Amino acid sequence: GSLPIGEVSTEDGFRFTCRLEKEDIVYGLGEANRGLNKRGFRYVSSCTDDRMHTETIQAMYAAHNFLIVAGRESVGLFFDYPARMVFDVGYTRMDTLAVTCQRADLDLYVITGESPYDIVRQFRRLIGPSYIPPKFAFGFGQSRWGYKTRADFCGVVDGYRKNHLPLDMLYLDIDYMDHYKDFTVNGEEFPDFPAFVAEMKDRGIYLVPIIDAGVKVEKGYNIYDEGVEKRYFCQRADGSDFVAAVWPGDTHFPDVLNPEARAWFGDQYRILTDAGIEAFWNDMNEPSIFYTPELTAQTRAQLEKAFQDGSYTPNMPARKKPEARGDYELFYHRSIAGTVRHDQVHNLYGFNMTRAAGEAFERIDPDRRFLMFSRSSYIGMHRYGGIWTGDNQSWWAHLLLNIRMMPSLNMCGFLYSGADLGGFGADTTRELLLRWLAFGIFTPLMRNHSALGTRRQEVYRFENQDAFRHIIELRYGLLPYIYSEYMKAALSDGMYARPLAFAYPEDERAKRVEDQLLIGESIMIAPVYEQNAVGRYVYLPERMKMVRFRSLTDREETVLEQGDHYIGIPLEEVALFIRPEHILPLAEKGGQSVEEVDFENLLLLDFTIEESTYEYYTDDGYGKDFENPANRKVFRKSAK
Ligand code: MIG
Repeated sequence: GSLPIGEVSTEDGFRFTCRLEKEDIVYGLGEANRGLNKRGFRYVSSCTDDRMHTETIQAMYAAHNFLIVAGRESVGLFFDYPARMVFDVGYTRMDTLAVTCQRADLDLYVITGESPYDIVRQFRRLIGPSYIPPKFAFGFGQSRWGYKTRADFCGVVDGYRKNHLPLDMLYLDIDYMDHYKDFTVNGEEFPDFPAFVAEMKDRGIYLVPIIDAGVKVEKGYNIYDEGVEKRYFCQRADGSDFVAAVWPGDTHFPDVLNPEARAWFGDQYRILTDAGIEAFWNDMNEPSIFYTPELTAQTRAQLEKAFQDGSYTPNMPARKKPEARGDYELFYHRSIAGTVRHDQVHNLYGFNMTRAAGEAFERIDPDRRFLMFSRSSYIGMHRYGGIWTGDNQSWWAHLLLNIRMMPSLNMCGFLYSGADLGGFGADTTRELLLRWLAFGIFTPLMRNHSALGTRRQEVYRFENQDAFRHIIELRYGLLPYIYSEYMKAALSDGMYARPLAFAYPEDERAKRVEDQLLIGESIMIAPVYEQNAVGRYVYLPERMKMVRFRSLTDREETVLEQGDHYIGIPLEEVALFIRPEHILPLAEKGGQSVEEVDFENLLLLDFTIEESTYEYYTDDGYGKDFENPANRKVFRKSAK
């Protein structure tokens, strides 16, 4: 039938089409490849563990089926459909948006509004409020796949503390566990884990352990035994527990779509919270599958045949992704809607794993905030946690992708988000890391993470520590503002990182800018994302005051007119732009951890022509008394 926008057909599966006018911009899709304007490519919602984010990939770890067609009028579209969905955004025909999926069994929400930002707010009201992490989660975190021994972890903290580089979080990747068993720790390295957690906390460091989706198949491992006994794992059609090989070898997947199993899995987090842990990241929850026993048998047969008849190619099934191999058709959930085959609800798995944790935290301590973020997600998961954008590479292109993705994630409610700064795969460089950090200081989740086997990229490994110190200290100086803006966005269904177009809807130039962002209400940023650049062109939609930071205290202010400017931004500096009649509060003393930052005595940078005001939000950072009027006050600056 006909909608305010487009056509729906249910003849052969589901198909929505609408015409795209030449000037229309298509926003949305959250965690997706390519530009901020999604036009000109094809994107697939099918949560996938693909660690090579080249420009051609269509499916990433998340499924965020919300888009906005913005033109003379703007319309928002949310396709609430839990399985594979294809968004052809002017790919087959440049003037057509086509959204298709296999079963015409979904809810389509059509949201009209006066502007794209108005539509975002309405959508966000519909899907519920965004997750709010504890304050320490706005500090800087160091991570690396490969830290294993107690000495590895202590060495990293020493590296930071000795060099006076601020740090709040240290991530535990899979090697902290006993044989990759969820909710266990390697007892040889950590004979007294709670003592280790406490010792780190004394040094101002929160440990953030990883939790993987698959539970190791091993008799005597209580979580395995209990899950099998209570039938809490996903099962095959014949009722046997489904086996998927992941890091621990054979695993079972907790059936997080079954409320009882979800509560049970969530309760396991208590093992670590009892040890003093307050922060987690959930991984491999697409769910990622290396192989299944079924498919290896089939694969072997296919390979043998291919060798015999000479049709072998390196693209044989063994190398394909779980979706292509059919793994997701092999197991079932017992959801509230009855028994359902995994492939039909595939995109809800990571969401419900993180929801399991979020719901458990409410039981563990309803008055406290926990840090939680996930790799896989679906719209709605933003109520329980944030996300990181998975395995990027140490490529300049991925710094730009990070910049462009931030506002799209915000549109979908994922405010607490960020990418692996410096790049996960491949070898980083000092220059790339510095430039990436200079952008990363503005992302709520600020984490340096890298893969096993790549060049070490803790910041103290590179020459001239001062440069890194200045950038990270600037983050800590900006924390009162970053936290205030985050909280205001979360509490009002707003966006923390916005495209310029959302603030300057009448400005045709601003609408096309994809490499500058508004961070909160007061500032615009224009990160450098090219090797050997000594500056860049910046478009100013209005007169602004540029503040160039050589360090938190060594600043230079210049008022710039509306229009295009070439701005010199040397490698070790950060520039930002204060909007007219706006204030940027700064904690000028910074701190080595969030705890040390003074959120009360602030220096107010401003660009006042007549009068600037700023509504400052602050709270204790750990409780949930968000609506307390004492959390808000107004700063005012007048030219007179
Ligand atoms: O198959 O735990 O995206 O951040 O370091 C790789 C090891 C599994 C993927 C995550 C990455 C993490 C890595 N994990």
